[in-house]
Amino acid sequence: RPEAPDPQDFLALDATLSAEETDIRDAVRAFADRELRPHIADWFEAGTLPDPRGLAKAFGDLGVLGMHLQGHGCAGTNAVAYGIACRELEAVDSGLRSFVSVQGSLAMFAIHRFGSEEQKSTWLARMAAGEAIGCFGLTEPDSGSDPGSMRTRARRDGSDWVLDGTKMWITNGSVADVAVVWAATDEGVRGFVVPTDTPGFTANTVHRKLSLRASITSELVLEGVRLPADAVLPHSAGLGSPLSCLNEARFGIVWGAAGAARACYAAALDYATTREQFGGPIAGFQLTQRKLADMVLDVNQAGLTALRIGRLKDAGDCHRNHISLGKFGNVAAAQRVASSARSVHGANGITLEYPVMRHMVNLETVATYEGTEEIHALSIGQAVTGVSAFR
Ligand code: TGC
Ligand code: FAD
Repeated sequence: RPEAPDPQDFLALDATLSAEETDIRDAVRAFADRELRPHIADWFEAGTLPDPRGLAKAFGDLGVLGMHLQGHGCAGTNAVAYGIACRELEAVDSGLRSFVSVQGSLAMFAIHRFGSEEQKSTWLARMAAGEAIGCFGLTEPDSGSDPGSMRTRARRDGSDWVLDGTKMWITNGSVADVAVVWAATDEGVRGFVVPTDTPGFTANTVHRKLSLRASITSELVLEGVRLPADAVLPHSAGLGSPLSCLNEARFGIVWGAAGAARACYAAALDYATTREQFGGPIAGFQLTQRKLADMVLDVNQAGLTALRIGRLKDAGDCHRNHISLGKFGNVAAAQRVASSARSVHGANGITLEYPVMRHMVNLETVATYEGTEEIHALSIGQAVTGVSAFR
């Protein structure tokens, strides 16, 4: 006789993982329980990560920075294992998954894919170990969903490059050792490896955020930043180069959102079975059960979507529109679950004593960065109709 479903893994998706994937899940989950979950409410309340260098080192020791990349001190796991790590980290907080996404999927991936051997050997092993922090500067104050309109410019001066412009909303910008900066050149958009101690480079932290508070977000100002000829990522060519890095980070979000949804559902289930009103646990009310049933459905559908996209990626069959569909659907599912879980918690749900509202407000950022909900809807619309509605 089949066993009754486990409320925490209703479709038994984790039973389909390989031994290595299961080991990685257990290691990241144990790390999260030990090193992250006890502190996250305080970090969120403080509106920062108090020790980003210590955190980077701890993530490096865990082996999750650039873990799906090959060589240069990177673990070289498959995509599903990387997704599982993102899921377990975002079950704690989206800001922590962001830290790992920006380092591994954006900054390191850009150098790994488009960099010279010298750039790779200078940065990748140190970044994998968490000894150097990277950031990824694509968005600008007036250029978000439409990165092709960027104003940051790199011009040649003799054999040097000189960069001028402003990047905005850059995760880890003010603690980074190296910034991968995308700039318009006479040859189209190209990427530049910018050590953050280069004269003319400054980073200013964004304050008063109401979302992703356990994460450092910055403005990057580049004023006559002079770089040697070999600072350009030699294999970057056009807007497609930064956009292909986004596919990697968006893949992590497909999994991470499933983790945030799972955490909110688990908190709601726990609360509903212990909180009593009208002489019994609120879990006994039909309206609460409907909320929990909707949550189980969203959590498991998000998990299935992530796993399918991960398997496609490992088979080399994952198109960027698969990832758009996953980001679009899983973030919306996580938002529904977080909001409903918050309501199950009543007044307690608005505090940092419970994770639900923290996840709920974090997911506003997750729905915005790496392509807004509308941008992914339009990508899917274009994929199915063949007609672009972007402009
Ligand atoms: P479009 O003309 O469609 O494309 C220009 C060239 O790029 C190619 N391309 C892609 N290549 C790889 N992956 C993708 N996802 C790609 N999307 C497009 C395309 O084939 C074309 O190549 P070619 O050779 O023909 O020139 O460009 P468009 O200007 O119309 O824009 C398309 C659009 C809107 C989909 C794109 O610009 C977009 O994705 N906008 C959203 C911007 C965005 O997501 N920004 C994220 C910034 S980084 C961030 O948020 C980090 S958050 C921290 C964290 O992850 O935790
Ligand atoms: P806009 O592009 O101005 O969009 C505003 C609204 O208009 C949105 O609802 C959007 O969907 C809608 N819209 C725009 N165009 C269309 C259209 N054609 N059709 C219909 N609706 C449309 N960027 C980086 O480069 N690196 C980072 O590390 C990074 N980290 C971030 C961290 C945080 C906390 C946040 C909040 C953002 C971060 N970003 C980062 C920036 C992020 O990628 C952008 O905010 C995002 O791409 C949206 O751009 P925008 O905010 O300028 O919004």
